[in-house]
Amino acid sequence: MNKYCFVYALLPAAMLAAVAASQGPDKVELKLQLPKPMFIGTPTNIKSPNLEVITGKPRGPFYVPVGTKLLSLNRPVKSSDMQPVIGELTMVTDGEKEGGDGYFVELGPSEQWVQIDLGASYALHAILVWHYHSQARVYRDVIVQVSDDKDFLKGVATVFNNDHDNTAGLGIGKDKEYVEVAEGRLIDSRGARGRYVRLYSGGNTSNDLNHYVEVEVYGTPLT
Ligand SMILES: [Ca+2]
Ligand SMILES: [Ca+2]
Repeated sequence: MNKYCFVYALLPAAMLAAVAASQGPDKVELKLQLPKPMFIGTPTNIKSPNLEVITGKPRGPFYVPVGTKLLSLNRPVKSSDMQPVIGELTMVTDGEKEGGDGYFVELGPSEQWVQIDLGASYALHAILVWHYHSQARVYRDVIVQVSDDKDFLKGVATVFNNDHDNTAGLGIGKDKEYVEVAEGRLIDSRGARGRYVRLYSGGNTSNDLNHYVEVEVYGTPLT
């Protein structure tokens, strides 16, 4: 059982109900600045065994605790591939989210990760990920973890995992694969605590490489 599950197992039922509520008096809608779409329509030609049902509808509002702020802008990024094929690791947190050439970093093949150092530990309420959105594609084995350990050896909370067959060896994930779009993927990190956010992927439906346009991490200071 990871730390994340452990914390929730300890919460009384009344608090769990509060956590489950999408909004409440202490919550506000998370305001996002989204890039413009690079393609229109719903892709139907992508085949993948763990793909979610594609609705083509925009994401609804997402509610976070009052005081939630963007923590990741211009924060340092490291990676399993410190010499990207295209682009720079700084592009992951530079605030630029356009989909075209010149806006993404390209990492090597197979499973790779990027890791953002938030500079201090926070309660994290939302993590937004844009791998690549100028073409409809699905990234494989997407796993997102939070920890206070920069090496992710202890105290690791997994907040997203769509590796349904454990390719990455980090455990079987229950989340679904999804098609990359301009609004990015919003991961509900449910208050998971940590200074570091690590994001894994293992290639995509167009090629074996790994890309990031931007990652945004939103949270509140620990009290
Ligand atoms: Ca960027
Ligand atoms: Ca897999």
